[in-house]
Amino acid sequence: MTVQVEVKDRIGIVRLNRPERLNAINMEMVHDLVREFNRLKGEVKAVIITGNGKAFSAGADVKEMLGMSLEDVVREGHMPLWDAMRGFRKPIIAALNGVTAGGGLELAMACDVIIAAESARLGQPEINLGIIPGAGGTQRLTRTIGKYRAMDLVLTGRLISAWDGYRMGLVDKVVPDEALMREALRLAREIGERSGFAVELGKEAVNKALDTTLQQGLDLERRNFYVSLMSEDGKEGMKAFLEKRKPQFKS
Ligand code: CO8
Repeated sequence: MTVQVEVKDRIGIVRLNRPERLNAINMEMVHDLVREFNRLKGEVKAVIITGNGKAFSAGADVKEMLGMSLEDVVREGHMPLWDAMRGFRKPIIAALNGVTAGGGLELAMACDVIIAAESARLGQPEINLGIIPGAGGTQRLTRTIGKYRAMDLVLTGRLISAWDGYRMGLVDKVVPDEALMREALRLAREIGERSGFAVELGKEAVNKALDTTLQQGLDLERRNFYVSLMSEDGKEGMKAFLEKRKPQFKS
């Protein structure tokens, strides 16, 4: 299996599992990930995605990609993965345990939170292969770190340290290597204690900010705020605050 999955206390842990290829993403892994995301959808409060071995992922499988025709890439490419992730309403935490490059960084950027081990290295090295990023490495990256830093990474292909990623706002937190999964689980559990419905609404609203005009984003935020305000969990959360007790969320 190119992906290993376990569920612990309603937290899904997805491990990319082609360590001998630095978890390069081939079509089999795309299909495995799509299947697992669909399966986890109704089961978990949050998902952590990380890599087995010394890499998170070194990107698309270059050997497989080179063998694909234009028609194969367009018809069967990696789109199902991005569609499955876009449709996944629960938060996904990327825990970067090592090299995170090309499609690997694009996979991380399709997640909702990125934390990194100190030894992780990040970048978009596609230019070294004579190609460019194809799944967010010019768009999500630019909206996250700004045009000039994105140009530097996309046009040189150099890999940066986890701390440089942190300084650029690409990484939320850098932790010692041995603490990575502990911190990812701590964060997933902390989110998991909140109202699942409110978490979904908050995730949708924040993601919208990268996707639309300010006014459309504000409109969606307001709609989701009204929905959260009228929800069972919203009422319970506010009541519990006033009664000085812990809320009992339903979702
Ligand atoms: N594809 C296939 N095999 C790979 C890949 C890859 N992306 N990366 C590493 N490997 C293989 C190596 O060929 C090597 O195999 P072997 O042992 O048979 O020689 C094995 O993994 C170990 O790799 P290295 O010996 O190179 O390990 P190092 O620690 O020396 O180097 C690097 C690590 C710097 C990350 C290096 O492996 C490297 O440069 N890899 C290629 C990185 C790259 O160019 N990535 C971009 C790929 S293109 C892409 O991602 C487009 C995305 C399009 C959107 C779709 C996304 C799903």
